[in-house]
Amino acid sequence: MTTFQCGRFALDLSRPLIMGILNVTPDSFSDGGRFDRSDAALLHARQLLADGAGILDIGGESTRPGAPYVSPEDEWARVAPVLEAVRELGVPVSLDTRRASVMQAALDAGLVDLINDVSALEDEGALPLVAKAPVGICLMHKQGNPGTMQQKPEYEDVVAEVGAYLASRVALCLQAGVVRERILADPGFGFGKTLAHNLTLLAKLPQVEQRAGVPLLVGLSRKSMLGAITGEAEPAQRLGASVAAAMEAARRGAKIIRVHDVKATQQALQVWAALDSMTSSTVS
Ligand code: 9MG
Repeated sequence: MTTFQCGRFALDLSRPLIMGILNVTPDSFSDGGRFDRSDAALLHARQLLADGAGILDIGGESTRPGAPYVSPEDEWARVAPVLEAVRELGVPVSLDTRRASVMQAALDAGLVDLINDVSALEDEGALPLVAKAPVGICLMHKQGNPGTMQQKPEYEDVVAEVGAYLASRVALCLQAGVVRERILADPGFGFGKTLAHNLTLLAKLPQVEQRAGVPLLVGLSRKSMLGAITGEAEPAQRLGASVAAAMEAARRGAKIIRVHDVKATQQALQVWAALDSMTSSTVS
């Protein structure tokens, strides 16, 4: 059994877990800022859990290209009341941030079980800070910065380069005293990658996991790569593509799937699990 040590929880990763996205950004590309108040956010959190989420991921800064700048103070002011409210729900709470000061505030207040960082703890001071806290860590790969990363992504061998980067960040965490059971890696779909790069990473996900040396978390939900494949310009209209992509990632070994549409993803995973138990237990 693969166990992930995630703050107050030891999570069994023998079946894929769903991480429900709870954006508290007024400019969020996917929810139009509907959940920028903590009471509405709490309502949404409860719905994500009822639909099948096993972890909640809360973020106050959009990493969408072209998103307006948010100061660390404003980011913290957005997420703090929501973190406080959802803490009581008794499920693992993840904080999506790339800023050491926001991590520090959340860790000091004891409000999070997991730090989900699209910058893989590259912000100054982030790594030692998170290393000494009793939380899980998700290290994501990206090329460039959110504002410009999609302009000209280039790799000679995307799987080797993403895998090597993740392995190097995992190694730094281990050197800082973090046990491997606290670490997840993420290839960072859409973060400085063309459609061909994203598809190569998805097709070869087992190789990425092997190179990273820790379980993978993936986020494909509603992303522009799915818009490019389907021709669907509106992110919220990419449900079928998002569920299909989540299933393909799960089939290739992803252990945590970060999604907006929890219910549909959960149903797809349930069909897969039912089929899996049938084929492994019966013949004829
Ligand atoms: C915050 N965020 C947006 N996309 C993401 C992805 O693909 N992975 C992770 N870990 N976080 C993401």
